[in-house]
Amino acid sequence: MNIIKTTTAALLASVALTSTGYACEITLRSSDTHPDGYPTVAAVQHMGSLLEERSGGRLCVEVFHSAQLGEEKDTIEQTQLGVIDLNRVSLGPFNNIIEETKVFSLPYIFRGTDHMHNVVDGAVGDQILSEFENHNLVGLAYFDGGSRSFYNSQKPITSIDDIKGLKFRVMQSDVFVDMVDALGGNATPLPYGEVYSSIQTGVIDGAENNWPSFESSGHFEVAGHYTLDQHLIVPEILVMSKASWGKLSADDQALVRQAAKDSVPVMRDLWAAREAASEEKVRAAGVEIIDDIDKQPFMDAMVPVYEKHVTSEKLKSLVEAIRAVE
Ligand code: GTR
Repeated sequence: MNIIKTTTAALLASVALTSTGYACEITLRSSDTHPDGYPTVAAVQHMGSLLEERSGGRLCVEVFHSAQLGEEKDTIEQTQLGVIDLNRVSLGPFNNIIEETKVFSLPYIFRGTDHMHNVVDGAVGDQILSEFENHNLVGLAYFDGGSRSFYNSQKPITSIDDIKGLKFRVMQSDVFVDMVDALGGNATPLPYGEVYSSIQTGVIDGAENNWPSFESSGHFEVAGHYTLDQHLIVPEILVMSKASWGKLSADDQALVRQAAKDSVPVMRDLWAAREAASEEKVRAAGVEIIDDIDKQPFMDAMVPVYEKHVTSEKLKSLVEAIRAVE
């Protein structure tokens, strides 16, 4: 009796009905740190509906948003191990794992969003995607992450000198620690989920991020000065666990790859809309926005960061290739 009960419960748990009314044969669990409704979450959900439709309801994606599966660094490890199937993360936390990803995390490497799109959509983008294969992952698609700028609770940053002595949280990557050090600040690598309370309690003075994250995380409530120095444009990435990938047929792998690719233009539209909406919300909340900062001293200060991190011939030629893209 007990055995029958357990088996029935297990069966019920494994049969999830899709929006088309079919039972999913395979449900890929996907992680995201952002809340429901955020462009990255919506893009992976969109990819899921394409996959469901194209596989006749056999292949599904379930997005666990709001860091339900953990902070990015931990979910990356779990994806490498095959515990999580899909993961949408910034490229930043990959820097210490996959050296080549550093080139997309270098301050001011991209001249703007169009340049970044042209790079990730081209040969350099493909080359970096293929590097994930050596690390138990499959790189599927790049998403937008806007440009990142500094915010803090203490004072308006109107020139590079104002950064001196301020404590900033950065993503867990040595490139970002050295970036803040080079600007005269103090860097503290912390998981995203710890930033709000760390600013609130004064453990750190601020952090750096794009408009949508600054807004959706609520950081603007505790850090009232935002300076648009736009030091980083870090693309985001959707990766799949190589272990989960290996369980799919070649045809299903092709479906996954294509659905991920097709979610990119949708994501870019969602991103542009959300950037504008977040900016409006933050400005309306009364946050002081410094948008006429001279970026040249920030750029000049980055020379030692490039010298320290772009040492191998491989990275040097990647940087050159990025710069050569229109
Ligand atoms: C966001 C990004 C997240 C995460 C976060 C952070 O802009 O979308 O994936 O990396 O920044 O600062 O940790």
